[in-house]
Amino acid sequence: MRTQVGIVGAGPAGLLLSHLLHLNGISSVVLEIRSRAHVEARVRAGVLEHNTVQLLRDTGLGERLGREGLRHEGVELRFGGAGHRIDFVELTGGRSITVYGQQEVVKDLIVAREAAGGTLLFEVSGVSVHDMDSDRPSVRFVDADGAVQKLECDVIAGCDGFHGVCRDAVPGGELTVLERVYPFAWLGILAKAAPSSEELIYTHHHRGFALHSMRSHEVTRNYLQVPPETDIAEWPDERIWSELRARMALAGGGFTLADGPLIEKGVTAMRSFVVTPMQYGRLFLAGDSAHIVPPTGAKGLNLAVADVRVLARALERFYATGSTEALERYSGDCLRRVWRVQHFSWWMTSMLHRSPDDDPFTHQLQLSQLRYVTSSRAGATTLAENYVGLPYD
Ligand code: RFL
Ligand code: PHB
Repeated sequence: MRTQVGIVGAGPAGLLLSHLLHLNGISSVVLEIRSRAHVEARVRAGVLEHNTVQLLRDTGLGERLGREGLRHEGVELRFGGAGHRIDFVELTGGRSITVYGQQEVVKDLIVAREAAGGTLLFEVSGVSVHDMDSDRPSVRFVDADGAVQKLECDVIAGCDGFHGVCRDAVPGGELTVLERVYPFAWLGILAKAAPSSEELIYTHHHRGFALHSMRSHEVTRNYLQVPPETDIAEWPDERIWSELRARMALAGGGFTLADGPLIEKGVTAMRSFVVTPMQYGRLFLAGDSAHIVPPTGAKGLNLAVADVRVLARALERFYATGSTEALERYSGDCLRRVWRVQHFSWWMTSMLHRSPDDDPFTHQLQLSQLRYVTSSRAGATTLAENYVGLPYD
């Protein structure tokens, strides 16, 4: 089997890359270990930056997003029992975010790739990457029918997420990992309940962080900060709702969190992780395979989109001119945004969570930061422009 670009992983990064390459006449094959049904059902991110929405629209993926996506013009920070709105549109000259589930983006991408005759191979196994330091790299795998296959290509895109095989295929000593693991996790639920607020609510509370989000006018997504070793069995539905209510309560009353049957629940560890450089020979890492951010800034999916935009452009240059110059710059070009987003995600996380070793001093620093961000125009603008996403270079 031969293609121009071999793409490992059919998450948002791999699928979008395949779509962008197709629009420029570059062929690719996407290999995915899971089934199509599994990747389409995986509940993850929900917030799309202004840039991400624009890019999806500009590349023909805006139809359902335009109909079903919820455009939000601001967000609430709740602390000390009171809510404070950050007005994105006003602070950023008209930019906003859109709530649209990651799995909806994935579904739209799969439909677009299939309509264009793209090759997506689901339920492959035994994926391994070879000869990345030559100009004829390859990917070996076993297809869904059990046949051993070799995909020969010019370039491999490692879009296989944090637990994939591409990053680990790079010879020892070539990559440096920089990371931070946080002493807490998020317990997330998806529930059949109408949102209790028009906009997302990020809550700082002495019992720990809580987030109220949504997917539609009928479905809410809520998160609670919990210890990293949390066993979900210890959190029956009623305990989750009562903890959410306790953390999100307003001092004077006046906030009622609507509940409903759970569709999904799970615990996610929190980490910050960057591998540098994001490339080795003809292997290019994009999205979660190269970096992880804690979800507090709602950035992981958006950063994956930004990476593949850079990679698709570099590949266009490569096929148009034969020059590898833009490809060689890939990692440097991506890492400037990666580190901005790492800082923002770490900052939001540190401002809003309760660490097990927090003392009253740290607590007061957090409250002071929250008061500053919600009362100073400069402070609020810093949050707003990072949250809606800084413009692409
Ligand atoms: P993905 O989505 O993990 O996709 C990788 C794909 O590769 C497949 N795979 C392999 N395929 C072939 N061979 C192998 N050996 C393979 N190993 C793995 C996997 O099955 C999968 O299909 O990575 P990608 O494409 O880089 O996308 C990244 C995003 O998924 C991730 O950053 C976001 O979901 C993070 N995130 C959020 N990001 C946002 O921008 N906004 C948010 O609001 C937001 N909220 C979140 C989040 C992530 C969360 N969790 C569960 C980690 C909330 C949560 C709770
Ligand atoms: C979500 O809706 O899943 C969501 C929203 C905001 C975040 C993280 C996750 O910061």
